[in-house]
Amino acid sequence: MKLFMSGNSPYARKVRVMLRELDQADSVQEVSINPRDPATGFWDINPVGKIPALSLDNGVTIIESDHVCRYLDDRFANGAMHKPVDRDAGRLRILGLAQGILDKGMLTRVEKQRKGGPDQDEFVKFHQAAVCRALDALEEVAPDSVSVPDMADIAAVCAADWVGFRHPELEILDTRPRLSGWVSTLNARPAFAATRPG
Ligand SMILES: N[C@@H](CCC(=O)N[C@@H](CS)C(=O)NCC(=O)O)C(=O)O
Repeated sequence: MKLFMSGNSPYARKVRVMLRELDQADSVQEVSINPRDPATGFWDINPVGKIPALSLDNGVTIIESDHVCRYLDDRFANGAMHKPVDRDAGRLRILGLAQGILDKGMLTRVEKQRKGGPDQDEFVKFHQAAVCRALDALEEVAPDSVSVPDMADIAAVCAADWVGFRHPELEILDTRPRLSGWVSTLNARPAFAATRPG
């Protein structure tokens, strides 16, 4: 199996952390690519042109990070990473918050990179405010400690870490001590430390 990814992609990081937490990193070959470069031929593998994408040995390619995570978790761990999430609506909400933070954070980034325009600042502020509200929601539910991370922990920390990396001016952890503890506790684990953006 091949996992098309990039070292700074937070969506791909969810998959990469999960595989390492399951001790299955060697079961998947990581292929680093720029998903926007047509010369890579990646668009033939994933017509949507996004990473992560998981190509199976039978030629099928699974896209969307959440689908890739569920597929690999089922295959290697009988769904162990998702069971706590599927049994608890609060943890399922964390998964959604994390994905929303990334989606809105990506929109903020794209908007910042765009070549200006009269409403650019307005859009940046609009998307950024959503990122901050969702991070506040994570702050409210951040655990005191984590013994074994599940998919909600992985997704939340990958999302918060990426916002800190790409939008450092927001200083997101300075005002969110519980989220900050969650991030630093998990980043100390080898699976997280090996996959940090930067
Ligand atoms: N919903 C997708 C989002 C994936 C995504 O946006 N990945 C970014 C890289 S971090 C990408 O491939 N961007 C290329 C593009 O949008 O053209 C997922 O969860 O996998």
